[in-house]
Amino acid sequence: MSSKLKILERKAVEIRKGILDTIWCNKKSHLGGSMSIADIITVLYFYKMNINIEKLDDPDRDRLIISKGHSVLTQYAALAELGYFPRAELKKCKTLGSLLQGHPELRTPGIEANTGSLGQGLSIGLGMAIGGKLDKRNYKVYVILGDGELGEGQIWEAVNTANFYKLDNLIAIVDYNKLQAVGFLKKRYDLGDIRGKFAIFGWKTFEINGHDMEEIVEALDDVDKLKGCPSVIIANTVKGKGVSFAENNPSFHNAALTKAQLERAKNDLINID
Ligand SMILES: Cc1ncc(C[n+]2csc(CCOP(=O)(O)OP(=O)(O)O)c2C)c(N)n1
Repeated sequence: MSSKLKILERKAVEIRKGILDTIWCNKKSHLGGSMSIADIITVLYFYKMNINIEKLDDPDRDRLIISKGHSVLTQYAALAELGYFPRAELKKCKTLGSLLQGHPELRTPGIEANTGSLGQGLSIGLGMAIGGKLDKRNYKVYVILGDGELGEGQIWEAVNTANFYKLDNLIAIVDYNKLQAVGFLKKRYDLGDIRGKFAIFGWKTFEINGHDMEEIVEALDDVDKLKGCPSVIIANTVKGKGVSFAENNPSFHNAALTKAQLERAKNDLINID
């Protein structure tokens, strides 16, 4: 494995540790869906995205929207690692007056959209992508969607509109962990062929292992070469990835971890190191 990929893998472990820093014992937290996007967010922030920490409102910066806003803990961990705010803020997450709350808010440095009500992030990203075209700027807009979230009708309006406007600066990434809040998609609401659905709407589609750094890097690089249509990356992931007892376990969508579980989770990550 190249040193670039090894560095990204190490960074992803740090991001997962950062997620655990935001979690209080015996207080509900969205552990599962945050862990499943840790590798994707790592590659976006530490390899792919053009960001400018010295000028947060740089009009040319790439934008990242976590449309499945309950998984913002991963973005907080990455933003802290990059220096958008002190790492100590992570430990104050979800406390009264804290900069970091349970869902993304614009007042947090580095956050580009208020999300949390599922289904809206792609429409917000669509607006930003149209704005980029009108202003003749080269920035990209990345939107992370949940597979359960894809049941929201508004998403498909945005999918259709992005094709109409040929928005090659809009990239959706579906966190395809096959779980939603209370169980497996197959049993709760099966969307069937997600990739095929995007393709029929005119999107260029990719499917990858969302925990394989090389595949994530390659897909994001391939997207850059495309002109004239939006792209979607279907990332096959494991909800809870990295925390043994939470992996693929619907109980850890939004669970209150005991002290022992939190310790075990931290230990799992030390062992990855
Ligand atoms: C409009 C709306 N309805 C319901 C919810 C409650 N909710 C929060 S997370 C979630 C499940 C989302 O599933 P998925 O998109 O697959 O996320 P993941 O499993 O990756 O965490 C639901 C229904 C919400 N946040 N917004």
